[in-house]
Parts: sequence; structure tokens; C-alpha cells
Amino acid sequence: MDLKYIINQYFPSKRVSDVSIFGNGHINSTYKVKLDGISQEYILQRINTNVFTSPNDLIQNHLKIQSHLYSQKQNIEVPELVGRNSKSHLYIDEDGEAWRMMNFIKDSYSIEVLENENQAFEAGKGYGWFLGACSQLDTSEFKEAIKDFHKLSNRINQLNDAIKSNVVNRLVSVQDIIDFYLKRVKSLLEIEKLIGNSEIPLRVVHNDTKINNLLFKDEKAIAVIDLDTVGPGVVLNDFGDAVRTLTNTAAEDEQNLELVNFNIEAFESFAKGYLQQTRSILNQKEKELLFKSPILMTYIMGIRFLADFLNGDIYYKTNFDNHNLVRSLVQKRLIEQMEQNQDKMKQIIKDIN
Ligand code: ADP
Ligand code: GN1
Ligand code: MG
Repeated sequence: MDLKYIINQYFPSKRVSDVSIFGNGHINSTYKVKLDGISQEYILQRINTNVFTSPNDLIQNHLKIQSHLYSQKQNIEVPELVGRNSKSHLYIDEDGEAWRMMNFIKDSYSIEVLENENQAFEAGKGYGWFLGACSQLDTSEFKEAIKDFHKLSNRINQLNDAIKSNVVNRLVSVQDIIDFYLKRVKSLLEIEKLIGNSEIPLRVVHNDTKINNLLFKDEKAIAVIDLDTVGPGVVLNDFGDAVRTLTNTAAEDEQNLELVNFNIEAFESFAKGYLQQTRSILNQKEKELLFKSPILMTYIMGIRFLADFLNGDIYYKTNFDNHNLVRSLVQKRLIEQMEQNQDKMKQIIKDIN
């Protein structure tokens, strides 16, 4: 694959001065692009079409968000897609790979592990702003990029399929971890019922609010990125997944589990920022259940990593043999610690409300 050739499809009259692998995403392949004589930099991405089978849907969803949010910028923004000669925004190369280009958010950086509580508050404001800004959009306008993405029963079925198939013979090594997760299914499925009967409403949500999908500049949240999964979902997905990643004192794939601890101060700061932006939008039931969502989302990620480990690492990018297993163990440890802190988390949300 000739990256310069692909960049040329977007900027036919420009010379590429630099293109390099960038970021830490688990799904797409991301490159930072510099062009001669232009200070604006760009992000080029190869969309993972094993995961996103209809890349054009992603483009359409992104354009919808981009044009809607353009009028609502509040020092926070989303990246803008670059069109090809005012034609399509998507480029399909000769091998059938799907590409897109967007502006690099100037002077920005993403973080993997929270460094201070102000970042948690800023993350709350950033993702809260996103929910608020999307609140006038109708869920029916969006294509669901991955069906039943955060539906627990769907993820349980996938784990059970992986257990049954045991394609790479890894089952015996993880039986106790499977037991840990399966023991908790029943109580977590209660939340799915509330979603099913619309007590928890469907909204346009981000659906992938890990901390590195937010960009900072000078310690302020300035952009929400990775819009691939934006579409129908519930607020618990966004609140819970952000808490999962930013309250973890270590990396999502930390091998020394003793370093993995739940930071309740970060939880409180995030919740303050989030509710500052969304208090007037959320209903009573949503607010009441926020405190439970981190366990739900950490659980969902924990079983997704575990299923991928059992399936032979076919979904997430991995860098070492047991990478997905390590990720799942990190989620397990976080769940244990969140369980111990449930009462405190409930009280914190109540006090902020
Ligand atoms: P993935 O879907 O694989 O997670 P992302 O869209 O999240 O890919 O991009 C991976 C990383 O690249 C992000 O965590 C961020 O650090 C960086 N990044 C992506 N888009 C931009 C952008 N428009 N401006 C600046 N950095 C970006
Ligand atoms: C993936 O794309 P990225 O790295 O931001 C995944 C999320 C998981 C996350 C776990 C489309 O997110 O659902 O929470 O990894 N995205 C998709 O780190 O599956
Ligand atoms: Mg990402």
C-alpha cells in the first residue's frame, strides 16, 4: 500500500512532507500527514472493514454529526472529514481497503492513563457536551455501525459461542475467569430490561468514550473524536465506558494487576463535569442508574476481550500472546474494586444531582 498515493487522492496538487503511524486505537490504522507549505496537519485512516462492514455508513454518520455540531461549538469540536475533489469522502483503493481523511486537531494530545483529576472533570465536560449537543438529533437518522454493540445479552452470546468453539484450545486456561464473569450476568441483565422497556431512553450517543477518544489542549478537553460508533444507544454506555477507562490507575493492558486500581476521586470529578453538561437533559431513572453503568461497561469490555482471546485474537489489535487475556483481567480487577465502591459511587451521584 502506497500511502502517498492514497493521500494524493485527497490532495492531488500537494506534496507530502511526512506521513507516520499515529495514536493507539485498537481498530483502525491511523497516520498523521504533513503537507508541504501547509500548517494544517491531517489524519489519514484505513477503516477496519472486518469490524465496520459498511464504511460509507460511517462517513454518512460522521458528516451528519459534523454539520450538526458545527453550529454548537463551545470550545469543543469534532474533526472534519476532508472530501476528495469535492466528490466522495471515502476512498476505496485497488485492494478494496477503505480510507478517509480528516483534519488533525491542532496542538492536541490524547491521554491513555489519567494524570490528574482536572483531566477527569474536563473529560466529563467534553463527553457531556457531546451528549447534549446530539440531544436534538433523532436516532433514526443514524446507521448502527455495529449491531447490538453494547447489548449485554449479545455479548454474552458471543462469549458462549467462543467457549463452545474453543478454536485455539485456550479454554482450560481461563475457566476461573469465565466463572467470575458468568456469575454476574443475571444481575447485570436487569439493566437491559430497563432499556428494553424504555425507562432508559435511546439517544444519539458516542458509544466509544474511552479516555483516548477525547483530545486535550493545555489541559482542556477540546475535541471528541472516533465517531465510528455514534448512533442509537443509552447514556449509560457513554458514562460507564468513560469511567471504566479514566478511573483505572493503570493502562487497559497493564500486566502487573496490582497497579490496576479504581480511582474514586476521578469518578467524582468526571461525574461533576458530565452532569454539569447533562443534568437538564437526563431523566430521573438515567441519573439514578449512572452509578451502576461503570460496572456494566467494564463487564462488557471484559467479556469482549475474553471472547476475542478464546477466538484466537481476531478482533482487537494485539501486541503479545496473551494481550486480550491481560485486558480482560484488568477489567475483572476493576469490576471487583467498583463493586466494593458501589455505595460510595451511588452517594456521589446523588450529591452532585
Ligand atoms: P481507532 O478507531 O482505531 O481507535 P481513533 O479514531 O480513535 O482510531 O484514532 C486513534 C488515535 O489517533 C486517537 O486516540 C488520537 O490519539 C489520534 N487521533 C485520531 N483522530 C485525530 C484527530 N482528528 N486529531 C488529532 N488526533 C487524532
Ligand atoms: C475499541 O477503537 P477504539 O480503540 O477507540 C472498541 C471499543 C472498546 C475499546 C477497548 C469499534 O475502541 O468498543 O471499548 O476498543 N471499538 C470497537 O479499548 O469495537
Ligand atoms: Mg479510538
